[in-house]
Amino acid sequence: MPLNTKHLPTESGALIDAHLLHTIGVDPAQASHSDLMLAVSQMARTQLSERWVETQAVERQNKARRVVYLSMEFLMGRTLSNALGALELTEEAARGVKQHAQQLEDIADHEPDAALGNGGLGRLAACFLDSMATLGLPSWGYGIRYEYGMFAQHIAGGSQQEYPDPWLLDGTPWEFPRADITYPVRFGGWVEHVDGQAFWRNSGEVAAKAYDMVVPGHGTQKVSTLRLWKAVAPAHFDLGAFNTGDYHRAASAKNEFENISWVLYPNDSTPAGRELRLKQEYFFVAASMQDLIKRHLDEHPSLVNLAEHVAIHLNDTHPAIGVAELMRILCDEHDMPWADAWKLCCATFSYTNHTLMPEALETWPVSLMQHVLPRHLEIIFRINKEFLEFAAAKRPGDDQFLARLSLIGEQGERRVRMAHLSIVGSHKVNGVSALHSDLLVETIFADFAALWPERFTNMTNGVTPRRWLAQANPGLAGLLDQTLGKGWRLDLDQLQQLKAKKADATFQQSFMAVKRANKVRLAKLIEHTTGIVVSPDSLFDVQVKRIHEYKRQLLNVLHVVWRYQAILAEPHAHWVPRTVIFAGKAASSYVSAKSIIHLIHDVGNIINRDPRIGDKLKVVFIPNYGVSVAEVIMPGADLSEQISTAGTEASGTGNMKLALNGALTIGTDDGANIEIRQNVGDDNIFIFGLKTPEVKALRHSGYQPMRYYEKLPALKSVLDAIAGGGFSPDEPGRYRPLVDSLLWGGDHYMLLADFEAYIGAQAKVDALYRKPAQWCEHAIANVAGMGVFSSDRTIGEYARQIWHVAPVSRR
Ligand code: 26Q
Repeated sequence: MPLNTKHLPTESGALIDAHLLHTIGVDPAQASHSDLMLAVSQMARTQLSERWVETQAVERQNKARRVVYLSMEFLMGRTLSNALGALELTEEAARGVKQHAQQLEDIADHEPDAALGNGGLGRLAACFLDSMATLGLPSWGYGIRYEYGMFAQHIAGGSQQEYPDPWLLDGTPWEFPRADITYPVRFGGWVEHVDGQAFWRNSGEVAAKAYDMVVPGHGTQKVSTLRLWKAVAPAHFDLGAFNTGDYHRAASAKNEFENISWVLYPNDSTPAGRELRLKQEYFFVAASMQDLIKRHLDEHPSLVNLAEHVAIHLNDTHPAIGVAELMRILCDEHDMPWADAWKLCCATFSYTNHTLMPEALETWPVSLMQHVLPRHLEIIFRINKEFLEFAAAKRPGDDQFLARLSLIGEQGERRVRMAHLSIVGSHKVNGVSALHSDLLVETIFADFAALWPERFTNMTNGVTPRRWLAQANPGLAGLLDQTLGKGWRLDLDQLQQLKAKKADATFQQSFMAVKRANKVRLAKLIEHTTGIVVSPDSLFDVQVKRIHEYKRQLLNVLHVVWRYQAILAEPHAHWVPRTVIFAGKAASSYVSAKSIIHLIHDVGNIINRDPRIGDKLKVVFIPNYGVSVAEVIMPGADLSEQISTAGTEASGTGNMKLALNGALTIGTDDGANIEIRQNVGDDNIFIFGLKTPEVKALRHSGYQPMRYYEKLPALKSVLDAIAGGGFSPDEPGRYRPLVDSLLWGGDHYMLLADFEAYIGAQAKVDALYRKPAQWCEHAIANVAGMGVFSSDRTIGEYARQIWHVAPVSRR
């Protein structure tokens, strides 16, 4: 063991001081919170580096089969607490920090979030990296080192405003720049064919520089890697000489190269068809492919056995151009015959779909692809030609079938369908919950499933219990440790044993004390960020996720207004005090989502100030939802709102984090809610509303939202109040468009059809909350049933059924 860590268990204080003095360059006696955060991080980083080097050496020696996880997004959040947890140094570091009269939590709060993602898909990638490292799978995450991550959300006058997120401004202790790892990435130009050989004469080029982030495994020495690419001017491009004397032009030329990795596209579920986005996709895929091919050729004489040694996973279609890129490398650069290359390609790739909504499926205009990636377009055309020949032989004469399958959409402007490219180029395609995977093969991918039924499978999502229980909820983690031992962190099924404890009065008391303390912590966050004081004795009713019409935050608001009116009508009834908590970001161009945020604030402003209401009802919106905010919200929730229109939410993962932390779910029969219900039991969840086939049937039979408005006086009164300016007296017409979209615009997500059932389910919630011991029993049953939603289970399934990778052991 190296010298610098030998005395750590007893001397982290000294190590922290040494880092303050030598690494950070400050007097330990004068250290600020940020200085301490950096010094503790350096202490952890030192140890992780050693494990990292060792892990890489073992994997090289073993010529291990590796997983390469390609994702445009990784929502990592903060690293310090997770790193300390993995090193089992949390208590030791806390003692060291105490010598500076500080609390570790306050120090850790000074690390900015690495918010290199939009939402569920990006956070799933981060949970997966944690599980891959923990399970000891040889694994690499690849993505983009965005200079600016997800925008910071501020609220001004009730409206969302977006600010840049310069998370790298002060540098980060968690990245390792790899100065020697740089690859060229080419763009544009044309293709020449000479003697059957294709030559891509590109017109542009950038360099991709590697920056590594550590991904520590838990309960193992293994440290995995997230390699992020930054775009810079190519090595041969001499900016100085480029335009001597015209400093401005030289600097703007530099920006042209670097803008590729400048900023994350802050869109969720609606793709932005912009050239820069296509360049980002190809940029990181091309760099990652060169890197994995170099690694392969360092260990093997040729690429013929590539598929035996690497499994490449596409996190949605965003990296799908990788299929064409691998074909280009094999055929154009390594002279492999097309048919061999294609076999290899299909054996190497696998693809996860995260959405059913047709508008969210990525397509690129053929003209744009021709302009940016001319050789790839040719390759896609050839893949398509051979694929359609194969399909035509299965159903001779069925041109409609072929048109639906084609990689090229021919309606209107011709477009490349990236999902089709991903399916054709992969050996496995999965959805992210049982329902979603079933719907994929029944709806948008039905034609492909007819050709290749065995290609389609399900991998229900999961979340890492290290971050979402051990780290976010130290109170509950401590109680679990006392009750079950510490093994649940790596074997979440052990939570099952809590079932035996759910009616135990002593255990219930401890469990409720933990929940209460977490609610106090959440109430402080609410007061700090909104100025609103809420009572931890009220029921904390939580809906936190991206703001999107299909997720139906507006249905939640309808219930809030219903409740407000009902309290006013019956002030002396026995109302269960509630705090309705919202958080989430709207895409900056998504007008109705932004209007919903404004409405939540306007409704809160009226209700929270109404002296007739008091603590019976409060409405708050916590700004700037992200991983670190979520780590405070999840443990403090009593009720988890998962109320998307059935058939629209692919899985959800917030639903898992909330239930794992002891919240009861009120939700529709959608996504992973269905499997949560199966695992926690029907009695421990509030499921309401139309089911997927009913949604479909109602749509087909001619849904008339106005019928519900006319039939339900309470609903009418709620909608009239909102539309009539009852919550926006300064601008009475502000919410007319929102209400009109329900009454006259077809109410696409069927809020009005589910309203009555939702109000009924909320009444059941109240009834149970009035009996604290029973509520507590149900909450414990939820925690007990959530073991299966560990991302370790999910990754274990991917590893065995899709990737065929296994942990390596040291030689
Ligand atoms: C695509 C092209 C251009 C710009 C943006 C995009 C883009 C970016 C992000 C499209 C979609 C996304 C994100 C999708 C997403 O987060 N989906 C969620 O994935 C979770 C993990 O599987 C599921 O739990 C959620 O149900 C699903 O909504």
